[in-house]
Amino acid sequence: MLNKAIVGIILGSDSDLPVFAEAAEVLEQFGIPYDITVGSAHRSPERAMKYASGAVERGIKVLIAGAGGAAHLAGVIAAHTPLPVIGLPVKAKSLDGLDSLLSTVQMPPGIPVATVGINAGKNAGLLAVQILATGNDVLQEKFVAYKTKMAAEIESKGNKLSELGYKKYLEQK
Ligand code: RP5
Repeated sequence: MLNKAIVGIILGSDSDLPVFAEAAEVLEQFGIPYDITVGSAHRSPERAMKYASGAVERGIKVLIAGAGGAAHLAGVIAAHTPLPVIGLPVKAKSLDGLDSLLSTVQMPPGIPVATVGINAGKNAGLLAVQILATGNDVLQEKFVAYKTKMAAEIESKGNKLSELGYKKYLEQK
């Protein structure tokens, strides 16, 4: 990575990577430099703690953290940094990811984790962009353009569905 990272991404296991890759992809689309690594709240607590406590010094502005199952990583990261932490719960092997969601979102008052949906890597990336855009007009413009494009796509789909009716629409899909 040429530019200095301003978003830090930490995932509980490399098996979580496909979900976190979606967040990284969004950051790349918006030209935001990031770093990405693995560190577990349970298997490598020291590493996770060091990653979080050194983030400000490294120039990181926002963190994206998450895991699956007993997903305590985002909370542990939030405990060790003043930076905003976006929690990304990953659907692991049981309970359809509800375990991960609740472990990530139900933080005690005083230590918030801004939790996105289960496996919602894209939204984690977008939320990081939005947080950074509050202090960056160029990024804000890019984000507004992103939303405008999204709305235009829905408009065109809506018009097409109204014109064709659902049967023809589905045939053409
Ligand atoms: C969690 O346990 C990880 O975040 C992952 O979602 C899950 C399984 O990890 P692996 O056994 O695949 O490394 O801590």
